[in-house]
Parts: sequence; C-alpha cells; structure tokens
Amino acid sequence: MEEFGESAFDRLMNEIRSRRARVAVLGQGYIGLPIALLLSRAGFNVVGYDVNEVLVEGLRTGSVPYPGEPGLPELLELGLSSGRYRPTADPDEILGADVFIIAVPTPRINGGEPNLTYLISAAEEVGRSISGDALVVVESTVPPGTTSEMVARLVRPRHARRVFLAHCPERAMPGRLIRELTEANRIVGGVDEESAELARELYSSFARGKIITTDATTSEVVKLVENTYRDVNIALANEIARVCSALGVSAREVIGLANLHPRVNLLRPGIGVGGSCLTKDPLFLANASADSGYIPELILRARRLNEEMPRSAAEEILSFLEETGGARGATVALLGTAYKGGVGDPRESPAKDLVAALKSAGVRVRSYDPLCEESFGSERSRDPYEAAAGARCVVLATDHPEFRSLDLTRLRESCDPEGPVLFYDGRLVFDRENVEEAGFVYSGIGEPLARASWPLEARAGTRRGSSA
Ligand code: SAJ
Repeated sequence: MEEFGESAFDRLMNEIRSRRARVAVLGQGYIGLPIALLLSRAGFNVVGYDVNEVLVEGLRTGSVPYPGEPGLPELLELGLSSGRYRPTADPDEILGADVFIIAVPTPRINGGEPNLTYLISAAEEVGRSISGDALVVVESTVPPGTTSEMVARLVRPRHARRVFLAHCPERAMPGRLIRELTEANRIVGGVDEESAELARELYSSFARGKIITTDATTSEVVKLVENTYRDVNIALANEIARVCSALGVSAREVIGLANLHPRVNLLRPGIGVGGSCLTKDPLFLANASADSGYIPELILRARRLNEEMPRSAAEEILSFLEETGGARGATVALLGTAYKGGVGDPRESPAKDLVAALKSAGVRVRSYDPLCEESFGSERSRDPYEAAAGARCVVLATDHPEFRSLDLTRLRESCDPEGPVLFYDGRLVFDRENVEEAGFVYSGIGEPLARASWPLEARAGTRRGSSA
C-alpha cells in the first residue's frame, strides 16, 4: 500500500533514520534485553515484551536479571528513566509497532533437534500485532532456512501490508554482552535486499562495527558455523589433552608452546563445554546438513568428545579416590557450577554431569559458586573453604576470576588432614608448583598426576610460561 508515492521501504527507512519507528523486542533474555536497551539509548521508543511476568516485574523496578554484565545496570536505569524503554508482559502493547525483533531462545531437544516452540509463538504474536508495513528481525539462532520459510509464513498477515524480514544473529559473549553487541562486526541477512538494508540501518543506530549484508539463509549458516568452529577447536584441545595424558606430558605446556607458532591457535582443554550455544549450534548445523544428504562426521565427533569430558574428569578423580582410601563416602569440593568463568549461567554446565558421575559412585559433593545458584544436587556452601571441609579432592570446574586469588594453604588446611588431597584443575588456571607447595597433589585435564621427570633442566626455561 503506497501512499503519496512513498514506498513502504522509504517510509520505514525514514522512520528508522529519524528514530520515530516504534520498536518491539520479543524476549527479554540475555540478548533481547540489551538489544532493547541499546535501541532505546539510540533514541527509539522500545517495548520489551516477555511472557515471563516475574522477569518483567523485576525489570520495571530496575532489577537486572543477569549478573556479571558490565554496563547493563546503567543501561536499564537510563532506559527506564528516559521513558523510552517499557518492559511488558502484555501482548497488546506491541500492537502496531513498526519494527519487531524476535530474540527468544531456541534450545535443543533430545537428539539435537531444535525446539522452535518459543520462536513459533513469538512469530505468531508478531503476525497478530502487525498493522502497517513493518520490519521483522530474527535475532535467535535458527536452523538454515527458518527465517525465509517458517518465520515468513507466520509473520506475514493476511492483509496487503509489506513485511520486510531479516535474520541478524548476535555475536556477543555472556559476560561481555554490551561491549560485543556494540563493537562486533555484524552479519545481516535479508530475505530480499530491501529487508537487509532496513535491518542494517536499524543496527547501525548502536553498532559501531562493520555491518555486512547477505541473504537470510547464509546468515543463519554463518552463525552456526561460528559456534561450530569454536566447539571443534575446543574438542581438538581436549583430544590433545587426552593424548598428552597418555604420553605423560603436560597438555597446557604443549598447547602453550604450539601456540607460539604464528599460525596455530588452539583453545584451552577443560572439563567440558557448556552454555546454550556451543552445545546445540553444531548439532543444528550437522542435522540440517544430514537432512540434505551429507553427514558431517568431524562436527558430530567433536560434539561427542566435548560431551564426554565431565565423565572422563570424574573417572580420573574417582580413580585417585579409589587408590587413596576409597571413593564411597569421600567428600569432593566443587568450585564453580556456572558453565564458564565470570557468569552466573548454569545452562548445560559440565558441572552437572560431573556431580552426577561423582554422586553415583557414592561421593559426597559440596559446591561453591560466587555467581551461580544452581548446585546440581550437590550441597551448597557459603565459601570455598567451607566446601573443602574434610574433602579429599577439590575440583576447579569454573574459571571464575575470584578463584584465582584463593588462599591455597587455607584451602588445604580445610581439607582432610590425613591422606593426600587432590586438586583437580578442570580449567587449567593454577600453577602446579603453587598448588603442590600448598600441600595438594595436582592434576587436571591433560595434566598428569606427576610431571614427567625428564628432562627437568630443559623444562626450566618453559615452566614459567605455564603459570596461571
Ligand atoms: N571453553 C573451553 N575452552 C576454551 C573456551 C571455552 O572449554 O578455550 C568452554 C567454556 O568454559 C564454556 C564453553 O566452552 O563452558 C562455551 O564458552 P565460550 O566462552 O566459548 O562461548 P559462549 O557459549 O559463552 O558464547 C559463544 C560465543 N561464540 C564464539 O565465540 C564463536 C559467542 O560469541 C556467541 O555469541 C555465543 O556463543 C552465542 O550466543 O552463540
């Protein structure tokens, strides 16, 4: 419907440029909330819609639901005090918006298939709420083809309005959301060129990095490939850790030295890969490819290897406990339940499988995490020293910055005074010598219980490089 010669595209473009476009962001999670706040800071009137009334109520009173995100509390305060950010659980408040951004989770269900129910209901809500020409952006990570097929079907209302549609995947790390959402380069994939141009204009209101346009399916695949690359790289590091354990050398030292090569950049081995992204995106990609006739064995094997890591760490811990007085009834102190350091997010955390494996062998697990409330069935402690009381093993499962200043001597004094106590460094952040000096036996992913004794002199020069 074009009035006075102005096309739907021109009208929306003008509204976005002048910040007059009314924006609705569906989903006020880790990505939807900061996007809504960044757009409101850029001058748009933004409604932040979420079906979770408790979350919305908290946002209204200025309480930030995601700890450990620098800049987020200030942005929320600004959004609320300027009146340009309005959190709501009422779908009527998004009626007639000019721009709709869908930022709902797309978790995986068993077998790696995506659960698209949140996406479907958000897209249906958008379809019901569009009353004029509109731009719809999908931020959620989705299987290839979802935006141009399923979402297009659901958001295009029956009347003859123009609906522009794009997929703009976020590229931000939890713990660094605001910085990365504003600074990272972005890919904007439109179902047609005009959609991509409108979405580019919208994001350029707050994103300072490059914004590159492409088609929607390419952008969906790019997002999945980014996280697959990281998952496979970590799997290779974990495989190297197993190789190093078999050979009795330190994986940390090997990887640190190999990374001195200008074209080698191995990531860090660890007790597992958690979080909501790396654990599912490679499967979305692999399943879509398999459905189209090619089974990507490497990607699938890497995923399985990373999934095996918590159990293989548990086996190493259990075999130490068995050899030093028995595992049943022993206490293990677990430091960290969040899926990674610096965040409070427990989703898909490897700590879950680790606790389950230890408990099923009759071990008593006590945990402490400064940011995360989830304990996965272990007993929660108020601090690391309380968690370690009487323990025969301390496991570092999450590399929270706070743990780097642990008083190792005090920690050892809390543990079992009788026999040897294992410090299992699941994130390779501690220096073996410091831990051993405090009276622990040191081991970890790819770190043998005792360091290979040959050739000590030759190692002297590199040992410093392996410090935390
Ligand atoms: N991890 C390792 N070794 C490493 C790095 C990470 O074992 O060397 C583990 C972490 O402990 C954690 C898991 O991997 O359990 C994932 O952590 P992460 O920091 O690699 O990734 P996420 O899931 O927090 O964020 C990723 C990022 N993707 C890439 O860097 C390619 C982020 O940019 C994405 O926006 C995010 O996924 C997403 O939402 O897709």
